[in-house]
Amino acid sequence: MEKELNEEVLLPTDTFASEIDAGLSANPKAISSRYFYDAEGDRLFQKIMQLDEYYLSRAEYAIFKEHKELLLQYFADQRTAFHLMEFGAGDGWKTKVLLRHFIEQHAKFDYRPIDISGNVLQELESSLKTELPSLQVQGMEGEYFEVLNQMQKTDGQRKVVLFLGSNIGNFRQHQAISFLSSLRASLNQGDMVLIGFDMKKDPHVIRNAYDDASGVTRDFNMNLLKRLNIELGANFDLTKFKHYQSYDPQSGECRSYLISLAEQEVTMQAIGVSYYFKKWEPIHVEISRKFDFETINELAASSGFGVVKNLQDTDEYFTDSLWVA
Ligand code: AVJ
Repeated sequence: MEKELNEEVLLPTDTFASEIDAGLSANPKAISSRYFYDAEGDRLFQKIMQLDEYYLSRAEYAIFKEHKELLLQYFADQRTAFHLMEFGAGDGWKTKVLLRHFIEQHAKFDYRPIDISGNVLQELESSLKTELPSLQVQGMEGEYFEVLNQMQKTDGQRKVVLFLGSNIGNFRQHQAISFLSSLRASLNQGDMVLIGFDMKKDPHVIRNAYDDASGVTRDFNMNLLKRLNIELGANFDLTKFKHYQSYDPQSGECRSYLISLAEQEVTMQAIGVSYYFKKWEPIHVEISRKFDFETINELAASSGFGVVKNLQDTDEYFTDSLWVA
């Protein structure tokens, strides 16, 4: 189990080149979606969250506005002090709804945002300093699993872990179960997690969220190739690839591909290797799974959590599922 995790999810940053190499040498070709987030990728994802088509962030924001009181009741059960940890904190737009309310209610907690982008983390910390000066913040830069290992070392105080925005959708079911089981193992009984799930819905609504009219998502995906050009000395010709999005309403798998428009060879100077692309050959770059309650319940049960409460927006587009360890 542990070994599988290491192979599939936990990779130190210095293996960037070798992981890209493995992905482009494989058949079918694939690159992990966590490599989207360089400074430009962070900027483009912020723009995605503003798009009319990208309903996810707004739906979760609405859930927090509506249910912040209830969430605090669960998190600070009998006014217990807690550590509020967040995986993939990003810019904190949605989380600040909760943080502001918790501070107003004089809840006893500190905030520990975790993100793979040091960039984003710094911006979050400095914005919190001005917007919520009394909040205790301790950011951690790293991959989920590095941080999980460190988490065990914290004091015995209650932990509440946020994993929002349907980031869980980037994992396949078995990877999600591995991740959540490791998370469970690093928690004590009674600790809680709140996980954001994007739900199955009209397939057109989902596809449009990942193929917006203004092309921001296309730029976001194509930026991955730009990043390889800059950081690994690759010579991807961006006019010879296009973004393609698919959605399978049965499995709930929404997938992003970069498609080679020509037969071509691309060289990566950092490792001195060339990759051959057939015309129309895809590179799979992201999976953003969509969920139903059955799948959510199965995830919780298989990773050792109990479902406490499911919170939804009025459109029922999104679910924040509260679990107890
Ligand atoms: C940040 C992983 C939740 O999958 O919806 C948005 C990333 N990719 N548009 C998602 C993303 C294309 C997003 N997550």
